[in-house]
Amino acid sequence: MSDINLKPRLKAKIKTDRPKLYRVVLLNDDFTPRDFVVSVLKLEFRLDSSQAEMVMVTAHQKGACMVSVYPRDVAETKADRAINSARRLGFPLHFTVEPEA
Ligand code: TYC
Repeated sequence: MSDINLKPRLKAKIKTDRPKLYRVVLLNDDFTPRDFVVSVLKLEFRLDSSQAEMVMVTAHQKGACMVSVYPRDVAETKADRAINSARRLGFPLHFTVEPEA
C-alpha cells in the first residue's frame, strides 16, 4: 500500500507562526568613545538617554550587553548600520546578532 495521500486538502493551512526573534548584542572594546556608543544606541536602536547610558555602561563593565530583539532582517540591518557608522569614524564598535533561545 502506498503512503501517498491523494485526498485533496480541504482546509487552507493558515500560517500562524510568529517570526523568530533575534537579539542584537553590543560588545565592549577599548577604543570607541562612550559618548559615541550612546549616540548610536539612541539613533539606530531608538533607546532613550538613560537606557542607552545603561546599556553602554553594562557592555563596558561586563564585556557585552543585549540591546534589543527584532525579526532577523531588522536586527541585521540595524547592527550593520551601527557598525558602519562607527567604522566611518575609525572606531571598532561591534554588535552581534543571535537567535533568541
Ligand atoms: N570601553 C570603551 C571606552 O572605555 C567604551 C565602550 C563602551 C565601547 C561600550 C564599546 O560597547 C561598548 N572608551
